[in-house]
Amino acid sequence: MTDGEVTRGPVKSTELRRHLRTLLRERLAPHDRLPTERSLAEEFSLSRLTVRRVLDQLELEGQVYRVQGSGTFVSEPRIAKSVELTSFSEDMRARGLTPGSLAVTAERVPAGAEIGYALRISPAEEVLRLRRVRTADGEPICLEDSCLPAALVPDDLGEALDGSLYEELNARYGLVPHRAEQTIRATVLDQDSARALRVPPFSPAFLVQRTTFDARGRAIERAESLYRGDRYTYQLTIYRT
Ligand code: 16G
Repeated sequence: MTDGEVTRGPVKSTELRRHLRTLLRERLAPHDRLPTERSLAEEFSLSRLTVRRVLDQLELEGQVYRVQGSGTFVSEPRIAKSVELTSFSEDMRARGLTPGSLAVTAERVPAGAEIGYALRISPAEEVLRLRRVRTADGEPICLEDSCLPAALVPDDLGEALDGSLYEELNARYGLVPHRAEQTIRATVLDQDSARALRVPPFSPAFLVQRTTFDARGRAIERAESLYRGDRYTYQLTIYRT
């Protein structure tokens, strides 16, 4: 740390932070390389350690990522997820991204206590359990685990699951989501989930649990979705009552 940095350090690192945020917002595109730590340190008369800390913070916020030996790069923009009763496909299309699914599995299993309680059915009743890795422009960004009461969904849906579940439920059975109860909480990805989403183990994620009802009040889906924490921002419009 230089003498100048001792007195002006905090001001200078704030300047650097502001400079980098402007670069990220206005001048650089996703996957562009940021100036090197050394050049930023020289330009702002800061120690490499201070520059690294500023970059650490941007990395934690998911704005940049690092590749060892290559440098620091701009992350893909986050997907602003509104808390509305929309489908994954609708969310992606609204942002100009192409929705998709990978590694789809479907099985019929007893609901069990927790899912049965959420779906208002007995634990012994069957559900159709669908697991999908959801993609945006081919990139995996969300893991979805959906349970639907088998009594409402007699087929296995098959290849239809590569597309939109909500569109399929409507087209086949006239099931239309009307209302949902939802919780959102922070979590970290275990090894398998992280591998499926192609991020390092223990990366942060949002866990969204949702029970969806149709207009007749029937619970039609209990879903657990894991969204990559580096690619999502939850967005709410809130009203004063
Ligand atoms: C959303 C729902 C999920 C539903 C999916 C249908 C949340 C937390 N989850 O991701 O429950 O299965 O949309 O999307 O919002 P699709 O019609 O594109 O398959």
